[in-house]
Amino acid sequence: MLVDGKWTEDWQPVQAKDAKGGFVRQVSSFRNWITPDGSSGFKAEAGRYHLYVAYICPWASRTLMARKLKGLEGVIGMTAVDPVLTAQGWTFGENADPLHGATYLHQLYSRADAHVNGRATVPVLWDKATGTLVSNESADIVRMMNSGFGNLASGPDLYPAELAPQIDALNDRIYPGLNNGVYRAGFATTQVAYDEAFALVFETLDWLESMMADGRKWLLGNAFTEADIRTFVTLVRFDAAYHGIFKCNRRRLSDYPALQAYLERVLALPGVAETVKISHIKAGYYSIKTLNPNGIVPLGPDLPWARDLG
Ligand SMILES: N[C@@H](CCC(=O)N[C@@H](CS)C(=O)NCC(=O)O)C(=O)O
Repeated sequence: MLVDGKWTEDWQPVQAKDAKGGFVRQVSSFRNWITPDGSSGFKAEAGRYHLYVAYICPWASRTLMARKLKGLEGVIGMTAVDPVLTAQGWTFGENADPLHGATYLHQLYSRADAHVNGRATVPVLWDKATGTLVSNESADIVRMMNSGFGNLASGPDLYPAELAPQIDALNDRIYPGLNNGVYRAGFATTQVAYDEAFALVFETLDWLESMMADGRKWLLGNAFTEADIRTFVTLVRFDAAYHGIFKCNRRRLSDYPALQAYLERVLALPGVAETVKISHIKAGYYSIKTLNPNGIVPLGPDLPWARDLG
């Protein structure tokens, strides 16, 4: 936790709770925007921006997927932090930060703002030209990658104007029910908060299963959109992590045939498999000491679709 630019408290998964003991996610603090013409102050330029991610993190993985699908790998550099959370949060481990030689991710936050407060989260989109943090909000970063890089980007439009209302409606349900829902189950500090989060997670999975069971390819039919990215990053972690460490164990994802098939379809898209590292996902979630004091990482489950993933 950063207070006035200094790391002051050991890392804890939950630092804010609601009245019922439910986990409250911090609001992102850096919300600048990259545009093709630079009118926002951040011009799209090849080699200017760098993305910091953790392969364990679903929010960071959204941005990794968008970077792949929009053909931006040669335009935006990328560094992954170590999967294991330490007392000082994310560390660069053996692969020191290539831009500044930082040891901890929080050092980038205080470099960008000497008086910064709050948690040092991934993803981080860094601007090498001005030496600052452009954004630490994955939803914004995905949209910037989709439309902020002009001709430098390629691939499908992940947020087409004609589908925007439908995508927004899906996002509004998938975020609380699934993406953040699993965290609210896992990080609940009271039974009632856990029970509520658990019920919502499975209600949301049941709804998605019935939607995909009509044979559609993607959530909105033939168009692959950011709503698919948001859904996939949670589904791909479900059996390996959330079913166990977050106690989301009414059913496994593999008990949902349409969702399991959908997961494998997304995974087969060019480049997507490279954004998924099951070993990091397991090592990372099972390193959260308040949930797993001895740090033992389970050997199972056997996930046939994940055998070739890192
Ligand atoms: N709103 C952020 C959330 C990012 C987030 O919570 N990332 C987690 C990893 S999954 C993190 O870095 N947590 C470290 C912490 O909370 O101290 C986004 O979507 O970009």
